[in-house]
Amino acid sequence: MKTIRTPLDLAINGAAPAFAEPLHVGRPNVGSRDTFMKLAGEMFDRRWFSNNGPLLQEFENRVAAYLGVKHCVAMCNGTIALEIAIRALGLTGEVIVPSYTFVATAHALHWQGITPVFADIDPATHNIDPAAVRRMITPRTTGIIGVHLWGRPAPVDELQAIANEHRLQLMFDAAHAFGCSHKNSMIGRFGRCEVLSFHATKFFNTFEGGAVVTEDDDLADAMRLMRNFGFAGYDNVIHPGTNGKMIEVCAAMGLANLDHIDTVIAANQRNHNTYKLLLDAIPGLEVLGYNNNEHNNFQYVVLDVQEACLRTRDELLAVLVAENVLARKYFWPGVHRMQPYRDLYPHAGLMLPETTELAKRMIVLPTGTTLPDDAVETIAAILEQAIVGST
Ligand code: T4K
Repeated sequence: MKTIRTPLDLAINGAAPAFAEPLHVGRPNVGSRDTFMKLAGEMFDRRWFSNNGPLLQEFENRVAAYLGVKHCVAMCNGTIALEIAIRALGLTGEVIVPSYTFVATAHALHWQGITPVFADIDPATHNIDPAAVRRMITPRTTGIIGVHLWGRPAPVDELQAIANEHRLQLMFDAAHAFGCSHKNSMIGRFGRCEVLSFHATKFFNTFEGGAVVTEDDDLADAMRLMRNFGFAGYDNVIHPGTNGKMIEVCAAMGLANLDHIDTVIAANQRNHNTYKLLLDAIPGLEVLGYNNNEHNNFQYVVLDVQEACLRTRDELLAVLVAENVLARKYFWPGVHRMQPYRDLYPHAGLMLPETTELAKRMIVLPTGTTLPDDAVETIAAILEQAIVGST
């Protein structure tokens, strides 16, 4: 194990940090470089780089089979996939979303002239609170976007009941939840549709990429049109559309990574177990758990720095960064406190006490296949030294 120094030691002595190279949250996992190179080589031979190519079609079929869902419509990224899903569902007016999420969930609405209305979360799950959703419904509400934050399922049944009762559309931002399940059904099969992200920082990536998955034939057809400018064949545009296509080289990366998805999840799970064992033993710290009766991807190691901790979240973050552990404050300070929402709805925070509180406490720690041996133990020792060693 490496020597642990405080930021003060580092400042005074100019000592080297615990890790020579920065450890990033979201360092990309690469399944098989060889498979990727082979598929990319075949792509060059074919001279078919985009527009519904064979790699894209194979990737969509494999993702749909993996999730047990009828349609996978792959896109250039998760944000465009959200925008296209929102448009295909015909959402307008106001749509209820959590504020404790990545900003793309809200931007995908605002970008299309729809008002994101922020509902508070359940502090136990970090997911949108159905009671809060009910409070935010107005005559202008047309839909709800649940987010499966950290890959832990949103309250799917309760949200569906609210949607049915008020005749609202329900879709999910499942950007964190590829490979996760709820009630033994893979996430991807809930609501009218679910949106995945395959960004480089996700445990499973296509460099950039995303998809909408759905059981609904008509919705899938509409989204396939929309992602390709509305073309229904040469010279025949039958719908407004955009360019949301996933390109072949991204599909190749997806195929190369799909073969190794279980290895990546196993590495994430090992890291998560070790972090949880070591950090939960430190007073005032708790690593968020996952339901072991379900499939999880364990891609986010979320550390709750509680009030009882002798150091604040920001103090611990400074200690970690000084040691080259580039942990993150996801999703601080809450989307409602980012622009344009901060100016548009300056009082939104009044309805979001749990979001405000939680966003102050969380740190996301590095994980994945690229972590050096013993890195988790070293990170835990850094935190222990900063908290217990300081008493
Ligand atoms: N909905 C939700 C709930 C989401 O979390 C996201 C994306 C979306 C929707 C939208 O999906 P996409 O349109 O992105 O497909 C990162 C990701 O860019 C973003 O995809 C992700 N969520 C979000 C949670 O994290 P930032 O602003 O933290 O990215 P950045 O550039 O700071 O990178 C994060 C860390 O990863 C850094 O420490 C560097 C490291 N990194 C990054 C890249 C790109 C690498 O080591 N290698 C790389 O290639 O948003």
